[in-house]
Amino acid sequence: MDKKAPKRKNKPAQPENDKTAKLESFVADSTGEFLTTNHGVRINDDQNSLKAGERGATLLEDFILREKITHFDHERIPERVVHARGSAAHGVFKVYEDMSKLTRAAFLCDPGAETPVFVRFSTVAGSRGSTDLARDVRGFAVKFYTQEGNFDLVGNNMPVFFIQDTVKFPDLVHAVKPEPDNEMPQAASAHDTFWDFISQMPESSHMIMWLMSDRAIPRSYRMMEGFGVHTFRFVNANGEASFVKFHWKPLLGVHSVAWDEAQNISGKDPDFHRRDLWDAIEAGAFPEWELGVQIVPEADEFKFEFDLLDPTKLIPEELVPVQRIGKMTLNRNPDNFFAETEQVAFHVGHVVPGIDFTNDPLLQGRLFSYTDTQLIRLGGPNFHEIPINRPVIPVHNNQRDGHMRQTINRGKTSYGPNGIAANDPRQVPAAQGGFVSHNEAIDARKIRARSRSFFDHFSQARLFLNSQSNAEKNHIIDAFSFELGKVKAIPVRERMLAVLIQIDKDLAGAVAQALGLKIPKIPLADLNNSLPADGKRKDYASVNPKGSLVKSIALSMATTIKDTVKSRKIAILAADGVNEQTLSKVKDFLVAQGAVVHIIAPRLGEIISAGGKNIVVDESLLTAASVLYDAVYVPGGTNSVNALSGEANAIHFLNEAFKHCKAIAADKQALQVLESTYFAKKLPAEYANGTALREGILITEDIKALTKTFVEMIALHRFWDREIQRKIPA
Ligand code: HDD
Repeated sequence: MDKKAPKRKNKPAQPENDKTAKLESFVADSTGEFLTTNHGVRINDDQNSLKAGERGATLLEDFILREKITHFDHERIPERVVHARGSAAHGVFKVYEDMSKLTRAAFLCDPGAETPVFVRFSTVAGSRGSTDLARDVRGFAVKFYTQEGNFDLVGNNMPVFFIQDTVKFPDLVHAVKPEPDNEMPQAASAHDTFWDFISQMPESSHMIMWLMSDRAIPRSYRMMEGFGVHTFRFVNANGEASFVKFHWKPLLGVHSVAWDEAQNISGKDPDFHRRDLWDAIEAGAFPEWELGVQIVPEADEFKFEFDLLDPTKLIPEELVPVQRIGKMTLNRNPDNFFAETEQVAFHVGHVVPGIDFTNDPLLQGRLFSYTDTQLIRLGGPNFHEIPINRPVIPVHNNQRDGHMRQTINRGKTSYGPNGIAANDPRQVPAAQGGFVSHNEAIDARKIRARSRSFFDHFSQARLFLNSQSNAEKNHIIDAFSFELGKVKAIPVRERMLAVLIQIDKDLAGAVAQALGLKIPKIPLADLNNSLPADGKRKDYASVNPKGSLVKSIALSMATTIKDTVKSRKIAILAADGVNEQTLSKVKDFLVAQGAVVHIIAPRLGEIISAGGKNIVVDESLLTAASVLYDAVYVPGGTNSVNALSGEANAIHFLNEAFKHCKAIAADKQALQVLESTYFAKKLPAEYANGTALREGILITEDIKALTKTFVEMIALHRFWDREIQRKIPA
């Protein structure tokens, strides 16, 4: 290869950072190059194996064939046991202000520092090839390549977890994964083993409310919150500690899709979230999140109605506000999915000086699991040498050898203390950045037990429910009814109803009604079946206190950011004869606001406008689907309107957009198309006069409204009231 040639010859310019620059030395780009074997021998014929005569057997001597096939045979590695399906991106993080009063972590103390990050989003239960839109928790794992080593914030898009102790994690995962006899269902919690487990595990009640909420079906990875879940510690240079909960707040707001839509997307585009993230970054619409922290002074550890060490509890933002301390921007797609997204190895135990752990029993167990899993997944102890996992600063220690060792360690010594090499590599004083664990005082007996402070299993589940809008509550009822409806074992359904009634009578009643069951009376003390063998039932009984906080605004998505249409996808339905002026005005306005606009027509290629202009079509009614867009606009033009009125797929497009509560706009001339929909009869008589922002439907000749008001409608995301006001058919 020409030594002077840049390695990435075809790469569009995307921002570089310290980490991506370091990855450059591992990048290979074959543009304009000769084909070679793995050992550098130029290959003359890669299309025919070496044979004994034209029609003869293949020769063992064919080293080119053997190398190619052998490598192919070994291409796969085990997928992650959980979070197998994911997508990732590079980016940068910058802190807003010096946080040194709280933490000595250098990347949080220097507002001038730009820290490279690699972020992987994932679903939990499905396999690598499963759909993005499964009802599931989403992983939100961030690797910060700091100047003091890698810090991994391995969180989720929900702030709590199913279980309080790691020892139950394999049980939880076995229960939610496809059932072991028939490997069904893929990427779904709607089956017997999951709910059998959950119904005996009341500590999962809070998490289950999140999982049955719309948080489990995000519109985009870019529109999700992220949470570190556990309470961690910040430690400053004086060794003073405080408790900290980490949050990621998306600048586009937190948005979801409808459940029916999610199921449809799973068929139309199972890569919906992956594509969305990739496309947004390629288009320069870089996703951004602010890093938030909730700080609790050590002295306040016991001030709360819940235990800070209990991972099934959040700290309501009303009690401890979230301070936004920095911003993360994802601005570069990976070059290679396997090398980067698949081989990245996160570990909740990768911390830097200034960040430390607490005794949360779930966190403590995770500290063991993550390195262990990489050993089997990535094949040995040198996975930290895989380019994406390397820190941006040099690594020096006495660890040696092992499978696939890359580093060539020079010198005679690989032990310490040593005299031969003057004790290098040296231990580092704290003042020079040596990691010192927080010196927490401990005086305890060894015991397998849980603290009584962990046994309130319902009050925050209720807090979450109470904090939801009516539409969100209805979606939760529907989600329970769907999931439990898929459970075959009636006793499992019944037990879950007995759990739900501990959270909320109306919720339990509505789900019982949908299941056609009565709610059994199971005493609170008998609900928890996770008992030790010599069962001290009393010690393990759930309690159900009222909880002094009734509502927490931050828990609802109804109150999220709704003033931007950046990167939202808008469909314009058009055919030959479309009114080119209005189409262009609306399109240009939307694009200027940062939206992505696609013209969808009965066929691909070009359509001819009423004024004889050629308009390029982005998708046909066959290749596009309403569920892949956030809003739809139908311009006028007699022939276009006539054609679309007779197009079943165009009418279906609009019907679905209506059903999924999306913004719909049309030129008055295009009313005829809307009249062919099932919701035509239900259009408010006064639709043209200012109901748009309430109803989400705008039909007008007023071009100003078609631009400005339409944009405001799209920013509102969904008009969920439609579900309540009108019956929407499937
Ligand atoms: Fe975990 C992966 C998040 C509890 C064991 N976990 C994994 C990933 C995320 C989380 C985002 C994917 C990382 C990536 O993209 O590569 N896990 C969580 C959160 C938890 C949690 C937020 C609770 C607060 N996890 C948890 C427990 C255990 C594990 C209690 C086991 C003791 N998690 C793993 C694992 C995985 C993993 C088996 C699978 C693949 C991997 O680590 O690299 O070790």
